[in-house]
Amino acid sequence: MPDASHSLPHHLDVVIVGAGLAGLYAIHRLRKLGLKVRAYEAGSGIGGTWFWNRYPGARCDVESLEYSYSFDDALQQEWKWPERYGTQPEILKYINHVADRFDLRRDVQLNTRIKSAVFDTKANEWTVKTDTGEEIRARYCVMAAGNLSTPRVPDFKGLQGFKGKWYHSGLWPHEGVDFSGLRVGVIGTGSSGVQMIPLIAEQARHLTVFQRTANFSLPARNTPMPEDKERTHKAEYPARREAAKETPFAIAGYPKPARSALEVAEAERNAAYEAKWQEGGSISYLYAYTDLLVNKASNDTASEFVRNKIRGIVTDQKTAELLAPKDHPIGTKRLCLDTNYYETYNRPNVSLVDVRSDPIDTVTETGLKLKSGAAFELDAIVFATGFDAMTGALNEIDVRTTDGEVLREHWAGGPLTYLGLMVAGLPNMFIVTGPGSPGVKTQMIASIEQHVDWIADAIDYLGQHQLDRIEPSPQAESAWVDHVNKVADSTLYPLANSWYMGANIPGKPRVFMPYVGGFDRYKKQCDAVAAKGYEGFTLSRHETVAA
Ligand code: N01
Repeated sequence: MPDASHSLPHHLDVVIVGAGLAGLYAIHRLRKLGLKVRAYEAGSGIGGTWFWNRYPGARCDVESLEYSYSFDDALQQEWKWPERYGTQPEILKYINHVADRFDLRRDVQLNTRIKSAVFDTKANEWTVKTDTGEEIRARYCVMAAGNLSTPRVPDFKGLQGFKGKWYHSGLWPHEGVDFSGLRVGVIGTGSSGVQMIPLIAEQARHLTVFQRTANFSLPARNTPMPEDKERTHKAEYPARREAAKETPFAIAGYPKPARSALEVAEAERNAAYEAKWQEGGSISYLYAYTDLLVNKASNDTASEFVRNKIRGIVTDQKTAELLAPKDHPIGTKRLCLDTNYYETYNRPNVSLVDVRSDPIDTVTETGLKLKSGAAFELDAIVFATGFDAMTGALNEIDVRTTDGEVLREHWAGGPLTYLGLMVAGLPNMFIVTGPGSPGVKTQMIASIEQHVDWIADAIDYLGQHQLDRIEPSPQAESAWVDHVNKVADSTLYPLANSWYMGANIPGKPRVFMPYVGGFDRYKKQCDAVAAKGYEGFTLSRHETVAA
């Protein structure tokens, strides 16, 4: 139940949905404008993704010195990241530290899920309703509900009758799970599966991995944080953060490639890939040449290098071939980072089952049965089956206006936004890193800060000009969607059946959702729009009805 002492006030300037990294920064940034704000969070704690995803091995795939807020230099200087890549507990600790340091909790209401958000076009305000029946009114609504926050368990027959325990990576029990001595099945080999499989294998009596699509994974090469690296990075922090804004992934420090993979002799190319493989990390690898994400022939060289690595690591060649991805170019699905993922398949207690050729049909009382009738006895099933990405969280909320505009209908054929920030017909509602934004293709916290700063500046601009309504024109929205699609079509991304495309959800429209033109290019466009008095948006003043 929500804490009653926290349930007031019901009249706000800005209502924020979600108290993850985006919602928390929005509180901080908007409060500085003197606005009355409050974030409503479904979880019993703050942190969003890092609150929910507590599965074994959960860790960020962006280096910890990068994956952190930049808005306060003292914060980034003080915080000590113990490892090259932050673990889930460490990142959650950091988020809680930030909340305390900037006194954010007093404007967060936990255990509260937003069910509906209705914009009253006459009163010029949003009314947001919670699952506990509260009503909150606010001039502006900021959706900071996350891109990967709607966990998805496939609709297998029989799951309710399963006598063992089952889990989803994104809804992991806080007390942890002890798999010792158990026969465990993991379904899914995306980033979550790839991270948890090596650790579950160490505990379980037997681990069976059910793989539908092989995914590329590179070694993370995690290490304790080298002191000299931390010292140098911190000394250069402000400059590095500025430099990051001029890069496509919002991460500085990777030399910009100068040549196509096809301009280089095979031996030299393979030596370059080998160096990147040894260095660890995904950006470095995809940045080896200029055209790995736009030219299939170039990409083939990078893909084949990793396939050969898999063949070299996994001793059983039938298993190695199953693990070697062949249906998509490397990097067009989120590239996984792992510690001992492929090596795990050499353990005697691990087996791999191809559920592409023989799909899972039923969950039985004691395990799983495939279409062919092959059966697996399991004590526990782990669903690492992903999320209704990018649109799931917003579509779960009944978002509409009193004039009859309905978000779910507007997005029925796939999400439409202007700059990924706003939706035509839904005034005063902002989205942080939504579809049409580059967020998920970048260092997410950099994108969150950039989006929230843009939103705060827009709200401030309205106030300064005695205006109180902003919404994109349908023309601007459709031009942006065309641009997002054109950019995507000039790359190899649409060749993969990824969650970027909505391909993991049966019946979801196949539309490429993120903007892959790069953070640098995106930010310039957002800045230019603002500099031109919010070009593409209609700004107006409304006579509001006193509540
Ligand atoms: O989810 P996914 P995830 N039968 O959608 C399979 C971020 N993240 O939770 O590919 C059998 O990638 C599905 O198969 P297919 C990151 O952005 C980051 O792993 O659809 N299998 C796939 O293998 C990431 O991309 C970090 O054929 C089924 C898997 O389940 C995103 O979150 C860590 C199935 C789902 O993979 C999502 O990652 C974790 C079925 N019916 C997550 N349905 C880091 O920072 C689905 N699958 C490191």
